Amino acid sequence: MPAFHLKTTECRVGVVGLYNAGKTVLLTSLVNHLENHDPDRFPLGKPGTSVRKFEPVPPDSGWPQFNYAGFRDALVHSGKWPEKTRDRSMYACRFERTDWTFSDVMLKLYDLPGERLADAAMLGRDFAAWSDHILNRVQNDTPYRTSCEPFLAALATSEPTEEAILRGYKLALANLILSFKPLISPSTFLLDVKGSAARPSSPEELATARVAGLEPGSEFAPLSATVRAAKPELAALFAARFERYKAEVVEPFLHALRSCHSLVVLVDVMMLLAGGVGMYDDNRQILRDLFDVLDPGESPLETVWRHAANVLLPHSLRPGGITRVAFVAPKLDLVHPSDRDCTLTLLKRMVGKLAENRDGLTARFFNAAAVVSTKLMPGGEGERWLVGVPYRGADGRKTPPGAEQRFRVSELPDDWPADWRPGQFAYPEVYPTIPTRKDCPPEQINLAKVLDFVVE
Ligand SMILES: Nc1nc2c(ncn2[C@@H]2O[C@H](COP(=O)(O)OP(=O)(O)OP(=O)(O)O)[C@@H](O)[C@H]2O)c(=O)[nH]1
Ligand SMILES: [Mg+2]
Repeated sequence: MPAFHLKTTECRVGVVGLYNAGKTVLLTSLVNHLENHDPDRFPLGKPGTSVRKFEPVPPDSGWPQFNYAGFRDALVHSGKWPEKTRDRSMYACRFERTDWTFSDVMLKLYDLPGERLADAAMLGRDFAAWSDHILNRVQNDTPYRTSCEPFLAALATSEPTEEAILRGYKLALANLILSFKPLISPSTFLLDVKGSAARPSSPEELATARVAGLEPGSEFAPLSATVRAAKPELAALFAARFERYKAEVVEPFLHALRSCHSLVVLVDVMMLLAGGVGMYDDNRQILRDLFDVLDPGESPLETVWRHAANVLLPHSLRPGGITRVAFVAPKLDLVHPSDRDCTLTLLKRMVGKLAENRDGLTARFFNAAAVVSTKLMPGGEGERWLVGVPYRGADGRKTPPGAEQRFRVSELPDDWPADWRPGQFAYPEVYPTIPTRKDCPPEQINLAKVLDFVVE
């Protein structure tokens, strides 16, 4: 039935999560399903709803384009997952849904490198407040204190110098990386502004090769109140570098996320189980810091204003403010089907309070797979066998795609253990399975439900 659309509803959706959580793959699959919509394979809204008149739109000014065509092409023709994200980007499109009578949709999706989330605590803090925030964490967290020993020693000397403090902090960050701790700030130590990522090597080599700031000569490290008082010139120098870093690296993406209406928060439950309790703790802390600065939710008065603005204002002026958050446990195909419900329980136990504690925020929990790339092995239930094309050989190194093989995955626990070490659980990565036909999007699980929830 042809529809007469009186208005456009603009939905800005930020997708966040640690590095390697599955953000870019999720966005690629989502756009592919919208572009080639099939109501049976991607059921949206009321039964039979279809997407019409899909058209990509250029990104907002100042935003690099999300490389959807390149990622989709790499998946289909080279059997490769999208490359690691090195810079923030945005994908915008416009479409109609047959279950929306009066409005079409302008959907804006934001992607960013997961490393950057660790810098969220810089927003709204000056250098002294950020230093206290980081040092407070170091004092109260034993694994952090252990990794940060070289840095704490440099701060404690009677005449701390810029070189000694920076070297100590960079050694500490290197130790944290090697202990699978993702809370690395400034995040350019892991992924610099040109997109070059830290490679595995010794703490000393990492500390020499990597930069804690915008570039060599603009590095900074947190300083204790005692050192700030004893060395005011050094504190002023680091504070100026910190402010520049915040303005160039942190504010652009956090302001964009703040202007979103919804967030998709990916929590890679299997990566956290495989990475050990330190990775779990850091992911929780990073999300807590992020929620503090984004401040999702709204007051009853803001709800009234938002509804009025949606009716009265043109879509480009629709006020921002995050009122919906979809927490998603991704890569569901890497878990044995008999354990898939556990991913939801684990997700809720880990991040449920983040949402509960916010007024005027609607949150929902999903488990999903953006590109289903495994199959069940008949008869393999008890032993948790899956079938797929392994991404790594027995030595842990990446191998070229070969034949399908069976492999075992760990049983998912009913709840997070009190403690666990890296490698105690294993969910091997696989090559993507995707139809070669260009207009046939990948098989997915629950992605349409996530989209339905965040687009309103
Ligand atoms: N089996 C399976 N693997 C997935 C799926 N989604 C992501 N992956 C795996 O997760 C890896 C990382 O996915 P990305 O989407 O690049 O992760 P990201 O969150 O964008 O990571 P950064 O760009 O580093 O922030 C991929 O290379 C795949 O190995 C999925 O739906 N199924
Ligand atoms: Mg990415």
